[in-house]
Amino acid sequence: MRAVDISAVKRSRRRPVSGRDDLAWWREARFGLFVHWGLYAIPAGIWRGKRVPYIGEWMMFRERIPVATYQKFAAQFNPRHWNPAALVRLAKDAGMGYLVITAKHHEGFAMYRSQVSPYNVVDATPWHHDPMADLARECRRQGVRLCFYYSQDLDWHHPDGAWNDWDYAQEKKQPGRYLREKVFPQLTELLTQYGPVGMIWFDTPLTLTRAQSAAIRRHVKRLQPRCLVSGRIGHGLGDYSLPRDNFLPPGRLEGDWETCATLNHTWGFKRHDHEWKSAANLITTLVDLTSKGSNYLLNIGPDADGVVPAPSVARLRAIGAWLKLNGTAIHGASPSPFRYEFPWGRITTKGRTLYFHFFEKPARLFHLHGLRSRVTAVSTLAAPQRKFPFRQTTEPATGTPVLAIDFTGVAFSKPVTVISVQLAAAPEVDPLTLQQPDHTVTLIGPMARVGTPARKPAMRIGGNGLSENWRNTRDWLEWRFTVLQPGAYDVAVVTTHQHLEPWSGGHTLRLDCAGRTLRRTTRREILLPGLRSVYYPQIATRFGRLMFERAGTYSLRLKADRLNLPKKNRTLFSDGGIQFSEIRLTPVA
Ligand code: FHN
Repeated sequence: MRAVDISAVKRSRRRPVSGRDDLAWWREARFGLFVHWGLYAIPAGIWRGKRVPYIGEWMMFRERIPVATYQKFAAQFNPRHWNPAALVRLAKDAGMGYLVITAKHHEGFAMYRSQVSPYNVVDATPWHHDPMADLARECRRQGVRLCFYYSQDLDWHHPDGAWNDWDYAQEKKQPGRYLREKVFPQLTELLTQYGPVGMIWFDTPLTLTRAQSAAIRRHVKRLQPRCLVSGRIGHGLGDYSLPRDNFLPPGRLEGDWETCATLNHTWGFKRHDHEWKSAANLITTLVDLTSKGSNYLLNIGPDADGVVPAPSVARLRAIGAWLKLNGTAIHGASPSPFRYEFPWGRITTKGRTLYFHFFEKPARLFHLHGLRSRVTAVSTLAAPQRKFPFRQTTEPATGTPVLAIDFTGVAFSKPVTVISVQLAAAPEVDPLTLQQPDHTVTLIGPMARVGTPARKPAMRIGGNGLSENWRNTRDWLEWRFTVLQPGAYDVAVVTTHQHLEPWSGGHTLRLDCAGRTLRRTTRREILLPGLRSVYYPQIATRFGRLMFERAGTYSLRLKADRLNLPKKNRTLFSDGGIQFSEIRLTPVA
């Protein structure tokens, strides 16, 4: 099978249509629980005695299991340990404000009472029970928003659903009939049987037309006007956007976003996936995403008995414990006023307060470049009465504002310590990329200007913050940035790829800056460590050296001189072009 990333999606361009802000609760929550639970929990990642390497809920498709065989799993579905109160409590204690559960995944099985198809958890299983009714009750009682995942496009059970071509001939399929017979009536059930629904989390828009997606959206809004529609309704019609699964953008993204992510490497339960992300990794990721304007939807996959794997529970509790102390800096927080990451951690904002999230203990005298607003007080979030001395100055050569905070005696604890910085007014920052106090300069895609001699560039920086359609030698990326310390700098260009897709490398790029031209062919020279590299390896190519004779503002242009595009370049969601992530300048030691 082609290795494709089926989670890519076009950025939502919707603006609120009324004065009413339906996203307010979702922005306040910032953190939600994703639950993948369906018949796939029974095979649990093992097919014909073999452990499958891919995500568990895709077994029916990947093994081409006939409907007649697959649907027999329903007769085994009888979860003895289903505990909806505990599940909702788990989300709540983890500091999550909403819960999104698979009402119907691509396998086509309805995990709720459906009159539309007998292929549902009440009629087709010995359990004869509707878990969504339990969750609706518990979510109401415990104050968590209930949301339903619904696979509107892929359905491997319905003869007209997308992507089952081993049971049903492709040419005979009538997608319109699948929508009429299954999708619309099942959405009606979900939106009328369980009270207010926070959102329908549509997924994998692959074959539906814009008109079909728009009709689905209208249907939801007609039944529950305040119910949100996820970005993966497709065609940019969602109420907010979703980058790819497990994707961490290189910098702040514009608009409303949500990143969904796994705790190990599967969504649906797999007995043998024991590669759990650490609690520290997850807390840092929550902070990272909040600082970039994205919600975090973190997944659990209960087993066929309804048991949430113990490592998942432990991790959610650890995040909850951290949020209990630091939640103010996350819930309802806005992204960082700076568009780029910091080597030391991240920033989130609330009104006139900036929250500095330190991933490491900083130097006793900590410096931040580029904050123009006046600071009135600095303290830890945990002990606001204890204030720290600070000073604001201006760096003479470039006019860069510098904030220095004296952290003498502060105990920084892992994984993240939060410091609150009070401002006299709303945060205002230098809009250019600035050299950091550790002397590095990182130029990210979202801060580049795309240039071209043509009327319009073909390349763009996509909603994910990476370059898209970079498949010509005409367009370029250009940055302006401020160097505070003159000297020689090593340059590395970082490109990436979804870890299941091939990397597009071997392109000769030309970099012009400070009167020099550097030309190199992108190679897999250095794999940068860090959270982002797990699913999107950050592949750095050394480009040589630049010399900055004096402090000041410089511009840098990056362009392709010769491309190495694969013959069969387009997979489903990759255009085969350069996926540019960032440029790193590091002073020569
Ligand atoms: O194909 C699905 C996958 O099984 C899972 O549900 C994820 C969650 O975001 N969405 C699709 C792939 O992106």
